[in-house]
Amino acid sequence: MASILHELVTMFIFIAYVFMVTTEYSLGVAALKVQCIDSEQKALQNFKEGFHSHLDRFSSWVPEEDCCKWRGVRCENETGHVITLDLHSSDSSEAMQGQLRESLLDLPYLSYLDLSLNDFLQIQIPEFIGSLSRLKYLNLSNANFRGTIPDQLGNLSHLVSLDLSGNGYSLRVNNLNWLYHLSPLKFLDLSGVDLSNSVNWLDAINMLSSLIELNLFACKLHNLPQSLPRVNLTSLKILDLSFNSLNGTIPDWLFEIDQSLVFLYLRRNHLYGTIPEEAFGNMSSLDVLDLSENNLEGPIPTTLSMISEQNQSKEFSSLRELYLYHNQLNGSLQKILPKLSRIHVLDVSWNSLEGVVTDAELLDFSNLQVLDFSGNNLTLNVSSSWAPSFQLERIGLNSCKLGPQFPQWLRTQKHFSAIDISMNGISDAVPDWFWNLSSKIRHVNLSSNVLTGTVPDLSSKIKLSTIDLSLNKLSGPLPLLSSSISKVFLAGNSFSGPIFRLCEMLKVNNSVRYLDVSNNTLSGQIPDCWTHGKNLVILNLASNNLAGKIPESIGDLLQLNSLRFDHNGLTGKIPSSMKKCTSLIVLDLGQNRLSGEIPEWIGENLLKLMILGLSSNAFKGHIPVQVCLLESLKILDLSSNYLSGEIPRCVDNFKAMAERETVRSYIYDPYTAYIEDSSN
Ligand SMILES: *[C@@H]1O[C@H](CO)[C@@H](O)[C@H](O)[C@H]1NC(C)=O
Ligand SMILES: *[C@@H]1O[C@H](CO)[C@@H](O)[C@H](O)[C@H]1NC(C)=O
Ligand SMILES: *[C@@H]1O[C@H](CO)[C@@H](O)[C@H](O)[C@H]1NC(C)=O
Ligand SMILES: *[C@@H]1O[C@H](CO)[C@@H](O)[C@H](O)[C@H]1NC(C)=O
Ligand SMILES: *[C@@H]1O[C@H](CO)[C@@H](O)[C@H](O)[C@H]1NC(C)=O
Ligand SMILES: *[C@@H]1O[C@H](CO)[C@@H](O)[C@H](O)[C@H]1NC(C)=O
Ligand SMILES: *[C@@H]1O[C@H](CO)[C@@H](O)[C@H](O)[C@H]1NC(C)=O
Ligand SMILES: *[C@@H]1O[C@H](CO)[C@@H](O)[C@H](O)[C@H]1NC(C)=O
Ligand SMILES: *[C@@H]1O[C@H](CO)[C@@H](O)[C@H](O)[C@H]1NC(C)=O
Ligand SMILES: *[C@@H]1O[C@H](CO)[C@@H](O)[C@H](O)[C@H]1NC(C)=O
Ligand SMILES: *[C@@H]1O[C@H](CO)[C@@H](O)[C@H](O)[C@H]1NC(C)=O
Ligand SMILES: CC(=O)N[C@H]1CO[C@H](CO)[C@@H](O)[C@@H]1O
Repeated sequence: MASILHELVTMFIFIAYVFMVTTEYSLGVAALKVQCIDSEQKALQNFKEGFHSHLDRFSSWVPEEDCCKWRGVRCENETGHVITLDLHSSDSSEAMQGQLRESLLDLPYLSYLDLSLNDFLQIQIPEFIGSLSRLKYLNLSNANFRGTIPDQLGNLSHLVSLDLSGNGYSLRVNNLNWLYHLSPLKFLDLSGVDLSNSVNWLDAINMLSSLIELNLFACKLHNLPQSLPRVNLTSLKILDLSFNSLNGTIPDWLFEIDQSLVFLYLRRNHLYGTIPEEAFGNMSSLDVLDLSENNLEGPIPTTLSMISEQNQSKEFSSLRELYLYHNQLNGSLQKILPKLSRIHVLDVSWNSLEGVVTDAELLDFSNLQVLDFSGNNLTLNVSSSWAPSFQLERIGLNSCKLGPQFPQWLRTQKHFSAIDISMNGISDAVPDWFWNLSSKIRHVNLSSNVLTGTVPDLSSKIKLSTIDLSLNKLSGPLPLLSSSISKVFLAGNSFSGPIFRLCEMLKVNNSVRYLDVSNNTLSGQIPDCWTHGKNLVILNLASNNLAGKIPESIGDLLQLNSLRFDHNGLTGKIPSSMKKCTSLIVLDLGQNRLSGEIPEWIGENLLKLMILGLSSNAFKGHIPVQVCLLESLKILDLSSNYLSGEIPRCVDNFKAMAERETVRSYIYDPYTAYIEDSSN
């Protein structure tokens, strides 16, 4: 009894205490409650009126409410001044359109302004932004600004973070001298701003000694100074200069940022020369190095691997990702591999590396996720019972001499989304287990081997986007594929049977762009299911045993650049629905048994044609003069038909035929060469 009473008393005291604390707390808040300042509320109201779409973001902006509670607004907790205005959209569908009103100047304490992902309709960044003198954070990225960035931004001497990226090349600068006064800047992103006029860009950047992250991706930079008198950028962790035209050798000043740099991206520039032998060895913090798509030559220096060697006690600070693809690096990997065992991404594809890599050398690579040796002169020589310690996400082993047996170790890899083992001299059946691909699979390239066997139903692989099995000895029916597929290359095999299975993937909302099943032994009719082929760019059914008529729905392939039905047994007339295929550049119906007259609309409608092949058919009548309207024509083959009458005199219209320079690419591969060029 006494103990219950005691508990009750304790509880009462506790409740009383909570009550007191609560009261005190609410009183405290009341005492500190700040109200929005009238002039600032009016300024915000006026700023809002500059916008005219997607205004739901302003639903909480009611005049009766304290503006410090409006969505996207924050006030200083003691004075009530507006310090934050965050009106960024989450994506472009939500973007507000409008002006950027000067009423912002009536928010004199504004220190954080984010208007990213809105649509300012190609106006210039207004000069008055430079008068928001307390700004620390300014984000005008992806907001459709154009014109010259005003020098007045250089007045924002408290700025810590400036992001003007993602406005296309519509934004430009005359120079970057305005950066000179922004010494507190830690984050600068000018990606996509045209900086080509800024010859001294690096001198300006080098004034920013607090800089931690610098993104100058795709800025049309071309001038790459080799050295700086003194490198100020000693805090820099992220440096992205990818997708510029930087022309020079890897500059010395980079290596003076050595202790801090974690991410270094120099992809797709015009860097040449060798990778300096010593230099990278001092970059002890480097995590990601991307030097791909340059003209670098010589060996991969062993110092690259020292980055991780020196730092083995700390896993986070060792080199995790190394991208060197598309250069002219040579030599072997023998010296560097043993030291890279902690790496996650090793992409040295499309260089001139040579030598043999064995399973023993890859023994410790348990973190490896991306292995890309493609396009070198490397040999991957592993035992048939090899069970690697890694699970790869991407496997790039084009021309690594993996054959003649199908590589058994691939059976241990369960999660890869991309595999390229083309050109490996594999002369074997594709084992059943191989087709047990993970549901993550996106890209499969087994082309140019001597693979045999049949291909099972792959329609459950709903992420599969490219499949290239061409130039093998695969047989059986065409594989079933899901409508997510974009590029299908099955040419040069022994696939047989009807092709109506292709219709399975041409459902509503399919993604099919390239479809090449040429040079197989497919038979039956061409199915009439092309209505949903609106994305098809290349359709190649040439060199099969197809018979019957060309179906009407071919006319629905409005994006089609190349149509090849040649070397089959097709009969009937060219359907007039094809006059809608006005994007055609290549049309080859040669070596069939087509009849009727050559339609006049070919010349009137298919004005982009460069190759027209109608040879070895049963066409009769005369050559329509409208053919002369095809001014881009380079190859016109009407031979071996029953044509009569005169050759039209207007053939002197065929000006493109007289141009010499492109002829070589047609000799190499008349049909795909042009398409590849035009899609770049
Ligand atoms: C007001 O904000 C400052 C910093 O923003 C903070 O240090 C301070 O504790 C806040 N005061 C109150 C009463 O919340
Ligand atoms: C600027 O805004 C964009 C889009 O809202 C965002 O992704 C980016 O991280 C922001 N930049 C900075 C420096 O915060
Ligand atoms: C702002 O910058 C411009 C141009 O750089 C300069 O002429 C002007 O005096 C500056 N204004 C202030 C208030 O510092
Ligand atoms: C380094 O930065 C400081 C402060 O921003 C600046 O005064 C100095 O001129 C800079 N040095 C060089 C060589 O650019
Ligand atoms: C790079 O510069 C050199 C000499 O300055 C010049 O010869 C070369 O054409 C340039 N290369 C590119 C791709 O701009
Ligand atoms: C690397 O660092 C060492 C020691 O700090 C220094 O002596 C050497 O010159 C540096 N090498 C390069 C290429 O910067
Ligand atoms: C690598 O290429 C350079 C020229 O870029 C050449 O001098 C050197 O002999 C080549 N080395 C090897 C091993 O092929
Ligand atoms: C590839 O390397 C082998 C030696 O490993 C050499 O015999 C062959 O000529 C090289 N091929 C090419 C195309 O460089
Ligand atoms: C591959 O390794 C085996 C066994 O280690 C060896 O006999 C063979 O010569 C090697 N082949 C190549 C091309 O290095
Ligand atoms: C394919 O995978 C499933 C489940 O992962 C497994 O049950 C089946 O045996 C595998 N088939 C082959 C041929 O390896
Ligand atoms: C078709 O494939 C055969 C071998 O299967 C090959 O000899 C021939 O050159 C190929 N023809 C074309 C046009 O690709
Ligand atoms: C030995 C060595 O260079 N260690 C470095 C590893 O990386 C950290 C930073 O991430 C440096 O502080 C160490 O000096």
